[in-house]
Amino acid sequence: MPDPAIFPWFVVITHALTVFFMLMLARSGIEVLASFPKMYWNDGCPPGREWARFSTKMYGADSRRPWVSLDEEEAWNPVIAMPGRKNLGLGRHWHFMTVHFWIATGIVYIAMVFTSGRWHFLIPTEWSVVPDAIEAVGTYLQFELPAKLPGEPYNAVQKLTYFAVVFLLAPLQIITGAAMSPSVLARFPWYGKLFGGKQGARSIHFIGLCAFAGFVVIHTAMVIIHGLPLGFAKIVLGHETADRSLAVAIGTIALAAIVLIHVLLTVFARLRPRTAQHLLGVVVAPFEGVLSRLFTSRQRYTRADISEYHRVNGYPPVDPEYERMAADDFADYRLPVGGRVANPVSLSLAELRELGWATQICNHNCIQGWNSIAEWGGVPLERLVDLVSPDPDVTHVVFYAMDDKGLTEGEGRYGYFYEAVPIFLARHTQSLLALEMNGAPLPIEHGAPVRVRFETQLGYKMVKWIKAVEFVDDVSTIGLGQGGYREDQLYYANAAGI
Ligand SMILES: Nc1nc2c(c(=O)[nH]1)N[C@H]1C(S)=C(S)[C@@H](COP(=O)(O)O)O[C@H]1N2
Ligand SMILES: [Mo]
Repeated sequence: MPDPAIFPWFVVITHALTVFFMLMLARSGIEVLASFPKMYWNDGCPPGREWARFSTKMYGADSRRPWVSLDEEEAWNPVIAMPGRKNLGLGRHWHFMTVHFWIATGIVYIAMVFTSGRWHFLIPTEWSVVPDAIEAVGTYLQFELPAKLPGEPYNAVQKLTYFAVVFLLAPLQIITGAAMSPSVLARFPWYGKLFGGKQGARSIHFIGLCAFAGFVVIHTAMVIIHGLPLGFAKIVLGHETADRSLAVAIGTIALAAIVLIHVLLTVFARLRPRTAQHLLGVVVAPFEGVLSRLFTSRQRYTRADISEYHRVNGYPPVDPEYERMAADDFADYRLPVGGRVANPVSLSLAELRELGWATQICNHNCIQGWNSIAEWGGVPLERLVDLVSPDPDVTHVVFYAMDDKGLTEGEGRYGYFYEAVPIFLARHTQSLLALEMNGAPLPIEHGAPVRVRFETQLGYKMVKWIKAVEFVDDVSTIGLGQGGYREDQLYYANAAGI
């Protein structure tokens, strides 16, 4: 058994890093929550059936006024959200970058806990710890301090709590986090079902955040009750008998530094969003890219799984040419497919159908957090790729849309919607040019006459109202050069697998 009076250096360092990372995970997680501040237990997220709603805006499935899911986003203050005020793209970047370091810190900590023998202090090996913990709570309620377990640094309720936080709560956050990734859900549909679907995972993940917050509040209060200088001596200088005023000074400076770094990073992300998107992308993009490349969709939902309501994102095109085509059931619509290909084509809807037909019942994951299951019918994208025969140097397929965001959205946005995806995605199973939804021609709001489906990706890659398809070897000259409209204007990541 290690000396209970000593807090080894690895505890001191990983504890400090964890304070910084957890604060970042919480703030960036709150940013993500702001973009869809509603909690559901059921996939499909039927409007009005949320179990929690952190928003005064109400939208009904049968609302007379058209609305899209981006209208549900809230602008929360940068003090609580990282980086705050409708910055979902960057919030996710911070969250996913931090989670790498948080997990790495956790792995080092746990490895050291086991090799140092300190696991004896954390992992209960006798059931008696439970009644002892209840008794300790009773002692606290009498405003007295319970005795430590013999030969150990903590009392029974402390030991149980630390055990639960390290070995239950932290892993729960990791496994429910993974259960929200569209690539993971598409490749292993059973995994999402473990949590009652994506919304179950999202709800548990949120409750996990609340549990962490509750732990931090009580833990801090307990440190104060037990004596702040003593607590600082242990967690800053590593020993009960260390110089307490020195420990308090260093600990206070460390806490102030953590707050200051948060402030600076927030200001940086708000003033230089493009730089933040690129720098964070260095860590996040390779990881997302590997997931997107390796995981292909194996979804086989049944008709009974189809959601009763499917949210819309993006207002339909408003130009007269689109409205004229729609009035005519898109009889003279043609889809030009070109760029760096041997055989450019321009296809009518009938000609598209002749290339081949597939249907699939799949789960749609919007980056904001909602999901919906629907049946899509259309042409496997691979057939189109084979038909046009792209040059060997092609890296991306670009889908251009007919909605001009300056007209449909305003809010300072401009230009036609478009998204580029890596060419390998076009050949994945269940990559589809969809002409039908739930057995009927695509409704206007879901992308008529043609939209694309990449079932391992987030919704923003699945361009609706497609005007043209282009095979390219470089996306930097298209739009603002970030690989898609939402990457250009909302700083979303370029890979959309998580
Ligand atoms: N042309 C176009 N396609 C688009 C969008 C858009 O705004 N314009 N929004 C994207 C986003 S963010 C999502 S989540 C899905 C929503 O698809 P749905 O409206 O069929 O649910 O469409 C994607 N395709
Ligand atoms: Mo979305």
